[in-house]
Amino acid sequence: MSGKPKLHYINGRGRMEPIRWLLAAAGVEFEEEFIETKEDLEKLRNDGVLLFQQVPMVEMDGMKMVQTRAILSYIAAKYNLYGKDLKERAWIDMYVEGTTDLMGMIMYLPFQPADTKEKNLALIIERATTRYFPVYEKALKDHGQDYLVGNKLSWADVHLLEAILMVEECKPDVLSAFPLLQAFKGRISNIPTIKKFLQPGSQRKPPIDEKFVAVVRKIFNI
Ligand code: IBG
Repeated sequence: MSGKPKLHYINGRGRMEPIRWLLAAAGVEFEEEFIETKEDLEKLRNDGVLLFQQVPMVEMDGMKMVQTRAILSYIAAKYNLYGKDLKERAWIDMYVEGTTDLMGMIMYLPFQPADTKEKNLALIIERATTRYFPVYEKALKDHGQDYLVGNKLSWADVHLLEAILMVEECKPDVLSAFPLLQAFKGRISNIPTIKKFLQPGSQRKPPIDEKFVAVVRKIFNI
């Protein structure tokens, strides 16, 4: 065994992408075993390695971990990206849950019927610019520091950068009214491990396309 975490998921973003981001930000190399068919998923289930018969599943430190949030908080804690005390951890959790809600809206967009897509896209932009981004902009303004929590890189920063880039894929100028978030984006994108992950050829996945939606629907019965 290589000792590297092994990620079991489809070869696309979905629920695994924040895990890829966090490992990459922490500078941890990982391997991926892609689920390409319904049979691949069935095999994992029959092998008894999926606690709730679902993926993402990450083999790490002798565990076969499932549940995205549990996996992420384990990685955050292990690699010192989860604050220095309980209060910082609580802030990181709050910020991460906010970005998770926003990302969730985007993640489900490709699976929605064509006639509701436009409305939902408009809702995503509205929520991003009136509910979520103002919170992060204000946090950065109020404490004047480079990172969201504790003047140090945390899971909250990594997750927010991922969310910003996802929303920009929907509307490229979405940060125009958020100068501190623009600067934040530049800063966090330039952290060497993250910079590497943002370069072509990394394990970062592209936005899901129509062809892939059909494959994913089949595998997971969505
Ligand atoms: N609470 C779990 C988590 O957070 O990890 C949910 C995991 C989950 O729903 N996994 C899906 C699954 O295994 C795959 S992600 N489904 C099979 C089953 O029997 O439940 C599916 C997904 C994609 C993109 I891809 C957007 C949303 C969901």
